Amino acid sequence: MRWEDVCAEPALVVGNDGRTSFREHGFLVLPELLDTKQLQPLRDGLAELVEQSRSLTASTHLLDLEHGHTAHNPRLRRAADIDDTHAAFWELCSSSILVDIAADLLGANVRFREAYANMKWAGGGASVKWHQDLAFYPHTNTGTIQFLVALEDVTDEQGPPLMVAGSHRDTLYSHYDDAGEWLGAIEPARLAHLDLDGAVHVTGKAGTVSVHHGLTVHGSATNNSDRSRPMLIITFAAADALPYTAAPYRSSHHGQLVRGVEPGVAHHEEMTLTLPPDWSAGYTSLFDHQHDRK
Ligand SMILES: O=C(O)CCC(=O)C(=O)O
Repeated sequence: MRWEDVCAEPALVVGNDGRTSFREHGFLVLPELLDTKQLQPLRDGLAELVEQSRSLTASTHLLDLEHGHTAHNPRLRRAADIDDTHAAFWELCSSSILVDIAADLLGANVRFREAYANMKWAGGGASVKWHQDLAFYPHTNTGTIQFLVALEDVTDEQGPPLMVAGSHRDTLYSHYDDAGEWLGAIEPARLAHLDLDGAVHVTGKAGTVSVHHGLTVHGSATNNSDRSRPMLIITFAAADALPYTAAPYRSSHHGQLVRGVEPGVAHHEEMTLTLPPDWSAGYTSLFDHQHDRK
């Protein structure tokens, strides 16, 4: 949907100022959007997944383990397709205020793509290198957004998300190295013209939610503090944005309409998109590509 058409409907949650800011900067931060009552079932659901991970000695497609993981000291790095694991997760993805915000930013017809959790454990939880989400799942237009939901307080010491304001108005950068190897990240040299040091640190109390555009360059540092930084990551697409390639993750809800109607059309924006590897042959995790293969 064109931005003018998105804006033809009233912005129910973020307001016109929120829309203008999102358009300008490529992300919004909503401090303490969720309260403790809403957060607790999500924390409980995640705790169950950490329990499950104790029995694993190697990563699976859905449960990605950090080096040093043991049954005694579980280091689940990412849990994928969480919407299939616990009703509270799917409720958040399908009928919460997040879907209202998605409609404010993407238009009336919204499709769910994926939901996962990054744990970023205390004492060295992995960084996330600079990347753009659309590199992993290019669409016919740039109408995808990703929510980051802080389940606990996030301070600067815990490796908060970092957003490069205005970077979504640039281009889709290659996430390959010069030899054609998929990095799952953008080589810093390609970003020399951006003010990476000036990236906005998304800190805040538990329940703080940020939402960013599919082209916004973002990442986060290693968590060297003594407090973990569990975060839910949830992605939606405008229903008229159709993916060109297989999805990295495909839960039972993948592609489901969560707001509005099937538009029956695909909207195209003119751009050249570097395609990711063929995920139908298998996807491990962003961390695996960014850290473990090097
Ligand atoms: O966990 C983070 O800090 C960033 C998450 C993210 O951008 C991702 O997993 O794609």
